[in-house]
Amino acid sequence: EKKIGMTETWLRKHRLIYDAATRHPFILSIRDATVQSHSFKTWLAQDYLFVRAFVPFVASVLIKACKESSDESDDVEIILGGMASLQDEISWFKREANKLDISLSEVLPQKPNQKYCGLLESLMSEDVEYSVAITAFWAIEAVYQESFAHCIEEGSKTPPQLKETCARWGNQDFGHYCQSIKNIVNRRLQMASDDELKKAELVFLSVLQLEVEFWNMSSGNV
Ligand code: HMH
Repeated sequence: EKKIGMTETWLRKHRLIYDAATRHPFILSIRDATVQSHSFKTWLAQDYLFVRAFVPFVASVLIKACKESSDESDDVEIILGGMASLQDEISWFKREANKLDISLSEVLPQKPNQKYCGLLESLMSEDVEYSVAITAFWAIEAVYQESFAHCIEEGSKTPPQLKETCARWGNQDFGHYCQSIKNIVNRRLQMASDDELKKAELVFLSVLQLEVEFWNMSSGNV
């Protein structure tokens, strides 16, 4: 018998905002090849800054996992694997930026990006429970996975030069990785207090809201 996880319950309960985050007009414009080049460049430059801020956040989740994980769980390895791929991801952002003539050192974070990085920073505190931080981590990765997978599935018209970008987060391996994090979240939430559950749900909703605002920034409708 497989008990249904809290993440499934939340995905059902908060379907509208989840769909807003994973089927955003910016993503749909990539999928139907109407995306404007300045929108894509804005996304790329802002996301580079986001990923740089994401590194210490993931490190903080890793530390919480090390302190809390039991021997039989592989939380630490899964999160460590995610951290390791961020190095390649940062190099990839630099290469892409170069191709598109974007000078990353001159890019400043826009308001929605600052807000999102502010949330990451607040979650790095030692006072934030592992269950809450790993929930945020899962939501952050899952939104990108679902969004970009939609751009490379059958019937999508994503321009060839954007396929590599979409495949970074839309590929199967990244999908499995997100599934592993989701399993960790469900396991941790099963043993969480009501107070932790409430906090985790709120953080899940905050991430979805901030993802929508992040995409809005890329489309230029801030
Ligand atoms: C805004 N959300 C944002 N950027 C990302 N790179 C991810 C999620 C996935 O890591």
